[in-house]
Amino acid sequence: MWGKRDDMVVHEREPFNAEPPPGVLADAPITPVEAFYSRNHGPVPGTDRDSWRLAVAGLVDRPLSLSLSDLRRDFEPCTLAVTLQCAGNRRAGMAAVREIPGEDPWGDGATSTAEWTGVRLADVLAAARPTGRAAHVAFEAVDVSPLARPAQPYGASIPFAKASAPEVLLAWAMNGRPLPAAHGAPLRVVVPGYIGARSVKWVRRVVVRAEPSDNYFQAVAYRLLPPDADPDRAGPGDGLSLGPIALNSAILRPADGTSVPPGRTTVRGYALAGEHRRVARVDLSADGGASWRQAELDPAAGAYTWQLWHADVTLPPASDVELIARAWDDTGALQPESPRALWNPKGYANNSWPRATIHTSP
Ligand code: MTE
Ligand code: MO
Repeated sequence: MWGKRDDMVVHEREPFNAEPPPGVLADAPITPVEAFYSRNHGPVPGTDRDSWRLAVAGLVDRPLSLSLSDLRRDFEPCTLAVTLQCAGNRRAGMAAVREIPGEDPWGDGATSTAEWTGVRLADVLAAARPTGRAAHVAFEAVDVSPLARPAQPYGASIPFAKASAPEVLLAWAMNGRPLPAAHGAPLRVVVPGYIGARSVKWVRRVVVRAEPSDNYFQAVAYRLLPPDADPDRAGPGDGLSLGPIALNSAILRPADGTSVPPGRTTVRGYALAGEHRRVARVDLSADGGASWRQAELDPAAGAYTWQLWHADVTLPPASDVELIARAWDDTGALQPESPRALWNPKGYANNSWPRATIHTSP
């Protein structure tokens, strides 16, 4: 389905929501398209590359309407490796603390890395000459989610300062091939360092505004509500807006609940720092947190990607071993230990220490 591996963990078929099976993300720093997670709020729209136009409107002196060939011809192309991460990544760990009804229980795989090719949003915005009141940039798509109240196409926004940064792309290719339908063909936004929800797929309008987007997925959903709030009654502006992502990590191999022979085992995972930060260190414990060693950070594919890491551990025979990882960023900040303090009604932003219980044979 949608060009994905047969063994994807499919949370929903319609709309299509799927993550790669546990462990697969450890195989390569750039995720093959067939393993890349897919997160959709509505049906994947049919679009036509040749007739597609991108409008640039709002607080600009020179509104634009650009075809894909205009974008290629008028702006400098740019390829960047970027990790996308859904705000619901690792929700399953948060749902273990307290139920999260109505939201998919994503594991560690609602994140993936690709090489995106397109043009810099900053260059396109500059060509439209934003006015002095420009403070936010909204993106409007064409897919209509049954969840949005009132009915409206998907949308989001980011601050104008972020939209003007060189790493934010309007992308038409992923890993060197035209964008697949499920990933936003023919054109999507890629916002490194921000929750995946801001990387709007099938984008057809870029609107410069004085205020954030009032789209349902910006104003109501993707907000961090206090634990006692009823998410079904949340209105525009309730809770905290989610933008830049938090320092996070996962243990990918061996996967939680699996068995390995005793002796030396290589543990692998990923770590991803937030906006403008880098992963500085990853620690691993193979005894439930009693002792820690440092993992090796593999070379990153770029400044806007996760870092895969690995550490060799020696495991005793016939035991249940609790592996725990914890990542530090270059400001000295550490991931929070427990999902308990992070619990929120929509289950966003679980960045607590990942844990995996591994059985060893006799
Ligand atoms: N853009 C549109 N138009 N519609 C959507 O449902 N989902 C968002 C974002 N962009 C979405 C969208 C969310 S929540 C995430 S995490 C990313 O797309 C997922 O990107 P992917 O499906 O390419 O992995
Ligand atoms: Mo997401």
